[in-house]
Amino acid sequence: MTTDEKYMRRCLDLARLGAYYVAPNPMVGAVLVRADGLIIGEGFHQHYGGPHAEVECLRDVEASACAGQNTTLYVSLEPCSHWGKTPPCADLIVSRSRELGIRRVVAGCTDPNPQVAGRGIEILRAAGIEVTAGVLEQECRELNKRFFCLQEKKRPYVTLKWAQSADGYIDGPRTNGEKKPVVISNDLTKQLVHKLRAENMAILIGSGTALMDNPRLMTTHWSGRNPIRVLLDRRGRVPHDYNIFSKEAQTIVLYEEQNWQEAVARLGETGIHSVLVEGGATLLNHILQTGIWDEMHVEVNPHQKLGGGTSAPAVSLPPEPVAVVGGNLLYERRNGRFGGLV
Ligand code: AOF
Ligand code: ZN
Repeated sequence: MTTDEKYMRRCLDLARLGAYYVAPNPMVGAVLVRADGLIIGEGFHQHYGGPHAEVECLRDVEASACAGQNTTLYVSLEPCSHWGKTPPCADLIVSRSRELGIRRVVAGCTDPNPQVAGRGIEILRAAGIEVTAGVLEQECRELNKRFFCLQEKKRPYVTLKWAQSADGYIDGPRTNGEKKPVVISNDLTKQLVHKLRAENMAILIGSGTALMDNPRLMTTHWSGRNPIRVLLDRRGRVPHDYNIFSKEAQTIVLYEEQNWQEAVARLGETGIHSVLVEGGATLLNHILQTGIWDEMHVEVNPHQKLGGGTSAPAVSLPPEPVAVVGGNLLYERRNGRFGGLV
């Protein structure tokens, strides 16, 4: 590990402290380091609309700590150059560079936001600050895969998720008019599902699932906010007293969009950077056919045989799960292959 990588790792650790609260902004961390290697300031973007990581970091520095010293500012994302909810960070760094001895800025990756896109680095260089970009670039982009997806593809990062029985059903036959789907998950995997909900800005289901299961789609077993609930309901079938319209979270209904391409484009325009699709089978199959998705999380209860009901999407699972949690097998697929996700 190089010295630059060491401090960038610290930025990444700090950035993660903003998880669940900064969306649709990226998670960003920053540290100011003296020539002798001492970190004299740290900060991270803590919540959407709040100060950026660099602002928090420079605020953290005591003037006496950098008197007469050369310092380097590490930040996991290129400092911004635009007036958003806060003033440009690149300008702030330049204006305080003399006082804080900032000779060099190391950025993990460039900001794909078209309002920034390299301009932050240009401002710093024009002011005579040396800039190194692309340290631990992959990790920095990975951390903000959802933010990058929206900025670069103009659509949210799509995660598909379902649980199935050993014989391949996501729900049993509801011959007795049961109101709730059969339980496949356990207490531990339920918690992981809620973590996934907290990591996504929106959670989406089709009207069939809303009518059949009447879910609330809240994040009760993990910290963070309730995601925005999105209902695909072309025929306007779901009554407004259903749980998906409860007061605890925002709900968006897509009535007009005819297919998944149109639905994701609309969510992108709304500024939603990530969506977790929780069913049902018809919708999941349609999305799989379009190929417009990024991640798949499948949970299998190896002891449960339902003998009929709603078939799970036909995806062939690898011999090895990524984890066994409470006896259930977890599979995760991304970038065209199964394996452990970060
Ligand atoms: C940084 N440092 O910590 C973050 C940055 O609406 P605003 O003012 O919060 O600006 C949001 C945009 O700023 C966001 O889309 C991304 O381009 C950048 N985020 N930039 O220099 C930070 N969170
Ligand atoms: Zn900024």
